[in-house]
Amino acid sequence: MNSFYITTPIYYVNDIPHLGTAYCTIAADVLARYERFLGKDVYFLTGTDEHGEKIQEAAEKKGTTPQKFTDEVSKHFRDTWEKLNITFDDFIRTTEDRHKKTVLNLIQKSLNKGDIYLGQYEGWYCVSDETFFTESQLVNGKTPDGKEVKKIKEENYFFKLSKYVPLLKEHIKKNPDFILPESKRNEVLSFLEEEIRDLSISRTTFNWGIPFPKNPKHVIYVWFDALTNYVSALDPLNNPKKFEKFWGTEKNPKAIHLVGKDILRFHAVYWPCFLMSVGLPLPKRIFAHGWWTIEGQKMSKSLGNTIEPIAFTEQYGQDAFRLFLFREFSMGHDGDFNLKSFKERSNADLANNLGNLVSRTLNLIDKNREGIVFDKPIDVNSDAAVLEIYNEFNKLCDLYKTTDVMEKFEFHKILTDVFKILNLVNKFIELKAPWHLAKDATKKEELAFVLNASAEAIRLSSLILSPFIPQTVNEILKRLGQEDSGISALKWGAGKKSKVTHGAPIFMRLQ
Ligand code: ME8
Repeated sequence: MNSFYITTPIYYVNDIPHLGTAYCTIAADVLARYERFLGKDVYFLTGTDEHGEKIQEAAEKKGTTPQKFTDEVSKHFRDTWEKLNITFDDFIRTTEDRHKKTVLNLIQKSLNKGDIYLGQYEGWYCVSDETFFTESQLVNGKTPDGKEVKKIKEENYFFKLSKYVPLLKEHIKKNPDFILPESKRNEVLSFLEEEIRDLSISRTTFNWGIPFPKNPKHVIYVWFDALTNYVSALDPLNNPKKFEKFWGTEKNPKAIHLVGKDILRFHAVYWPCFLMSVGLPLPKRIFAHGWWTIEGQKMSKSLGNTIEPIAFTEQYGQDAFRLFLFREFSMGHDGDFNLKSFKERSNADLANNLGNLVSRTLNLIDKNREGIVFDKPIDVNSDAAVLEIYNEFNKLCDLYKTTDVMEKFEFHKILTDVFKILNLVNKFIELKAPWHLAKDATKKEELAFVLNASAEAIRLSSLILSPFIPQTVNEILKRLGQEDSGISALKWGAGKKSKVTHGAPIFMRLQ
């Protein structure tokens, strides 16, 4: 079955969309668009995480009810992603019925298996991280990040995490690409070498959550509630076919969870163990991305230095923003977002390299060839520069089609290669100076060759770039008179004879 499932974390509604959440959502969008380009049936899920003490507190502070509060902020997330042209197929909210039913169903399965028991919890709890800390993990009475903790002693339900740790270790060792990047996989493996305690999975200190089966004094602890969204969105209770299609099977798992590095442990340890307990296959991959700083500083609400994605893209354009996110830093590493590099990148890649090539090529075709392009086969062996460009494209198209690079989020590798080839094409144009060839009636054939080769390079780079800068690529393909025909068009020589149009520069230089 040619299906593909990609998820983002579900975002807490006590914050609004910012650079970090936009980054993760856009990365998932790039992959979803890429898989659709390959012809797969894609399910791209995002959503909001709406239960828990800190949401309850945030609503109280605003003088409203948690439900009204979450309705409002969740809508704001959804609207933001729609405005950013994120092509999600589903948006799940943990306050929806379909989700609550699935959570209860899975908890019941785990209870039936004997993996959940009632015990006493005593420890330090940080509301803003929704995480427990042991005495020895605290630094000067606070979390290692300096956040407040409070002592909690209460009756909790516990999940027998320790029971599944040996199985999980074996799975991680057998499947080297289960957790990526490799450095993060190693971190998880060394965490699993430590003594793993059973997990507290319920609370009695607040009530904004899903009541525990047969004991409504307890609500289900947020992480078990939240993680289950990846399953509940596929509606396993009512639509097992849909579930199997996108979740996959043990032999052929489908789900790729993209998460920030701070929440890797929940996804790479707790979630798989819970899935094993309820008898569901594990996801195919969990990829942890790095964190952004802004102008060298940690992004924070109190510093007021977060980037608001709608305002930013209205000023600078969605595609320039999307490209920058993946062009300079590989996704497993942290990156710094600064306006100077952003502008330099946009000018170099989009205005000068790609934009200039498109303008020159289409103008010349329009003026000197009655707008006709791809009317003759391009004999790549007749010119060393074109042969090099052709060979580079062949390598890159093969790499791109394998899915290995894109599904491991090595986006910057692909982007580096595309812009390297576009540089070669610009050099080739400089060297051939088609504007001189156009003045010489005996050079018509050579002019056709140069412009067709350049147009072919633009067409192929556009197809490869289409998940990253979709609006720009649409415009280029339209001007080239090519419809977006998917993966079959991704080979040298597949451009269809057509008439080009040219218009305003596709990218203006940023000052
Ligand atoms: O963690 N750079 O929700 P959240 C990059 N509800 N990414 C960043 C970032 C930065 N500066 N700051 C935050 C939750 N992020 C849970 C998830 S999933 C079942 C439940 C990322 O709203 C961060 O790594 O706090 C995380 O992936 C997401 O934004 C924030 O999620």
